[in-house]
Amino acid sequence: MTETAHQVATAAGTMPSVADLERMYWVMVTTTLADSRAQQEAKAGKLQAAFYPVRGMEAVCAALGAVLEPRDRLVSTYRNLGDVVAKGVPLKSIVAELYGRVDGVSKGKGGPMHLQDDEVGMTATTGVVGSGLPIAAGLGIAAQLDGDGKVVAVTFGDGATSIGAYHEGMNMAALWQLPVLFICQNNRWAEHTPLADYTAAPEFAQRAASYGMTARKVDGFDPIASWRALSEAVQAIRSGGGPVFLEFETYRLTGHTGTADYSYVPKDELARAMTRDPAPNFRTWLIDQGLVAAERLDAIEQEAESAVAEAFAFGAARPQPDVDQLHEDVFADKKLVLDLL
Ligand SMILES: Cc1ncc(C[n+]2csc(CCOP(=O)(O)OP(=O)(O)O)c2C)c(N)n1
Ligand SMILES: [Mg+2]
Repeated sequence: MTETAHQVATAAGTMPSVADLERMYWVMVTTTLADSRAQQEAKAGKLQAAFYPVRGMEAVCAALGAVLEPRDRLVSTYRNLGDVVAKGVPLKSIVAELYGRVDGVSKGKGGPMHLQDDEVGMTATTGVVGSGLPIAAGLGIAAQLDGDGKVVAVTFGDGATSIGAYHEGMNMAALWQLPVLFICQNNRWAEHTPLADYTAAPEFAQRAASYGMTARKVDGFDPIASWRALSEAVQAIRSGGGPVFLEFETYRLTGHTGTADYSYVPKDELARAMTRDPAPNFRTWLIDQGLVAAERLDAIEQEAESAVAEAFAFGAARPQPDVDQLHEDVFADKKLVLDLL
């Protein structure tokens, strides 16, 4: 197979380049490992605040990281580990923030819900369900005014589709044809409530289309299907086509938080979802397709294991911020705010 600069073509459709496939695997393995380590640390009471596992969503995160350019902006939620790893936030800064230490992306004052790093376009993460959509619409207006072809992506859960801010963000983005990519990570749970118990209209893509934008449903356990849908969407948005909504069907493979009970999950449903665990399935597929050799994948796994171990050792060893830092970094321009008071 001859590889062009960015993509290789197959009979089934376009494919990521081999370099992108390898990076996607690295993102998936790193996220899976860091996630399980963070859960252990949460259970041991060592993190600054609650940790929200992302197990089950690794394929969507990895594909998103492969299609976005560094200048594109991403807005995520509290369940953000896969998104921030994929967008290129340094692992040590992520983990130091989980522990609430000075070398974290938010200088240890944000904790697991606040892993933003605008230098790599990881513009915001928020703990307020649904609040990312109007933030993304606002960033979309900025990108539209700049006219530089930047795309703004926003990830959110299935439960967020029942919140007012969701409607407001989607409506304005469609009305003003903003360059926003809406990514619904449907893991079929909103905290401890299953999807069927909180909405009579679970076809999120259908609902999104009614706002006046292109919308479709994608198998979120499949990294290639995810990559294809995301690539197409980003291309359409970048060329001025207005917002796109993609619903990724996945499943939450763990409890709501790193310490939460998950005994209420229907066992057969979880077992079925576990057979689709993204990273191991991608490994098998890459080998079966002859795209990446087993030895190369072993090396990527070892690299990810070392990076995760190193990041956790680093984070845990760093100091917490001083109390005199409490009022720093609260407002972009502190003087302006003080003058207004
Ligand atoms: C405005 C608001 N309401 C309620 C909560 C409490 N809460 C935290 S996570 C969550 C569930 C959200 O479910 P979903 O959007 O599917 O995201 P998931 O946690 O499954 O990724 C809720 C209700 C919150 N953080 N913000
Ligand atoms: Mg959910």
